[in-house]
Amino acid sequence: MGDEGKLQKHYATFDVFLRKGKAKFDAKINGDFPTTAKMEDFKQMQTLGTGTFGKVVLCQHKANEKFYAMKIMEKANIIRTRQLVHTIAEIRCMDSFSFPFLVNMEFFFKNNVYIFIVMPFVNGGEMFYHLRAAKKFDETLCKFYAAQVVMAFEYMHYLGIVYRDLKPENILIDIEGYLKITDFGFCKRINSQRTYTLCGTPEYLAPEIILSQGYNHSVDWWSFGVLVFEMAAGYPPFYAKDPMKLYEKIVSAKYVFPTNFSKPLKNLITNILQVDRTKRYGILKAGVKDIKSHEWFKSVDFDKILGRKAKAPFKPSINGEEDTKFFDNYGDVKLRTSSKCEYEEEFKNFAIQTLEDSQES
Ligand code: ISQ
Repeated sequence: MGDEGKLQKHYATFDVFLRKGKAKFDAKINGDFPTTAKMEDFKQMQTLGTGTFGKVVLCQHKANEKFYAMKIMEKANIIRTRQLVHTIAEIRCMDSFSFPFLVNMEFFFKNNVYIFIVMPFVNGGEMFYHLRAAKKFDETLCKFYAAQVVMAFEYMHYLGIVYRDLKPENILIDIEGYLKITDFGFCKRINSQRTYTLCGTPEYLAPEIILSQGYNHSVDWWSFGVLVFEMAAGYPPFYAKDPMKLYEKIVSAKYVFPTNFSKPLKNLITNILQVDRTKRYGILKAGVKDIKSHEWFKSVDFDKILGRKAKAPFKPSINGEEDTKFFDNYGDVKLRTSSKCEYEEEFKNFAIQTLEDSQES
């Protein structure tokens, strides 16, 4: 079958895939939210990451002996930083998504002080790490990664979710060299309306966010353009130390292509990094087909990648399931205890309604 025939076939199979995926997601997103494990089930090993949200710790399940990444968030901290709505969205989405390139939640529980989200351990590390080590990715590797992000966004958008936080730090590489997008803290269900919250990472912000215009999944396609540029160049298209200067560059789409970019790549990025949303690829009449059928993706077999049957152009060299060499060691975690259950009401049932009706802060 020729490239065009394969693509047409992919559109048909992916459409079925999306419809089934949405039925599954809708059945789960507002459903019961039981606790599925407890602290004593796990042996904690080392800290993989840390941030304002809390910590991610490598752990091993004592019974099944599998390795997991456990995200530990302090309830008081979530309330203090007004992140309750975002945290509920994150947990609900991670639990309800079912897609090969998105990190999923395996277990969830809470104690008097913290909530615990347990995900499979993706041990190849962040794309960020590998991109800085390699300086830049060749276009074959960029296409392999970009195809996965395109399909993951298509899936989320089909469910009515915008992701809003694409960047190489939020993309993990698994043992087979495939991607897992993580961190759903800014996911929001918007269906057909618009949203206004300023969130995301400065270099990846779409002009409409900076200009406080209402926005929708348009912002994800913009950030996808920024990611493809950064993977192929080794640095993002818009950069300035002073945030105001950075924002000026973004809202005027001022950037320069490195000389190594192929013509099709330049054409694709030009069509995505469009300030004028009536011209931006991804959100025009043909939707994501404008991107998938673009010349740059010509030799890419989306179905084969979706089925994880394509050989990854790059595989991280890992020694066994528990190898953490691609993660910095942040030392041991010290957890606080309390005799009283803190913020019990707020964290009771993780109602997503709060999410859809809420004014985010
Ligand atoms: C490793 N594996 C799965 C999820 C993760 C999230 C954050 C940091 C590391 C991770």
